[in-house]
Amino acid sequence: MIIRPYQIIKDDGLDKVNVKYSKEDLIKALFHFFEKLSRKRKIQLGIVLLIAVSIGILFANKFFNIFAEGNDIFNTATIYYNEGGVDKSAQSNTVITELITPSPSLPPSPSPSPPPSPSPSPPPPTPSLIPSPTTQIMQITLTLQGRTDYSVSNGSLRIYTAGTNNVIYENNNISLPSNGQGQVTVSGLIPNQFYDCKFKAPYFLTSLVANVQYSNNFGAIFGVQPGGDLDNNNIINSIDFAILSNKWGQADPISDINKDGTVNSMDFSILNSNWFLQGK
Ligand SMILES: [Ca+2]
Ligand SMILES: [Ca+2]
Repeated sequence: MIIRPYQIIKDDGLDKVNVKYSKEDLIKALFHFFEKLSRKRKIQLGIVLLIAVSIGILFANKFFNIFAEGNDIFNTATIYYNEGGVDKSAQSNTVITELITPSPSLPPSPSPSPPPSPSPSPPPPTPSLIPSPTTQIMQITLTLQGRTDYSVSNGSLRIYTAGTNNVIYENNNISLPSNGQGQVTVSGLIPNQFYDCKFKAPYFLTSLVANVQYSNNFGAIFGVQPGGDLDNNNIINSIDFAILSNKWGQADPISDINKDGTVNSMDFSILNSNWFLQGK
């Protein structure tokens, strides 16, 4: 077979000519070349070509990763997964047809915690022994300013919880003999507790005995009751003086403070000594 060039590129007129052949002529020449080969040469050439193609494929696969699963040389993407999903650094500007779904991580198995041991229950409260109020005889002792006869009628006794205004016992009808010592039956008080005791004889100021412990020998010594509170408002002032003045020189049971039978200077002296004094 003779193939003629379709174009002479350069002819220097000597012994060298550069020409171009058409593609069709080159293909024809190639087929002609194969036809001229013997059967043995064709087999040898086929083997050589097969080996060359195989080496080429292996080479391309190694350096370009052409046939790697999940990759396309014309549409590549590098996907990185971490535990939370696709990494932000993933290069993905192409269409990914298959993504490897990260296998869910197993939730941490809860470590068995020992059951709380029951706390020992507090022991039942022991009943406190609260003494009950009892009734006792209270001994009262007092004197009256300016008098030698300390007898009292309709005296007032009030017993308070110590340090408070909480009245525990009250009696406004107490009588005492001439020595000023008497006994009163009181109730509602708790043994061994402390109380404040106030006593007021009529027309005298109130006396206080504080922090008296209630017991079998319960009693209060009120001392001298200041005289001159003729209107019984527990303070000695001009009102009392006016009452006394109105009875001046008379035998008045109220204004005759010292009970000498007459409202006189002795009574005024007692009232004046307690001027503006207030009962407790
Ligand atoms: Ca008064
Ligand atoms: Ca008098």
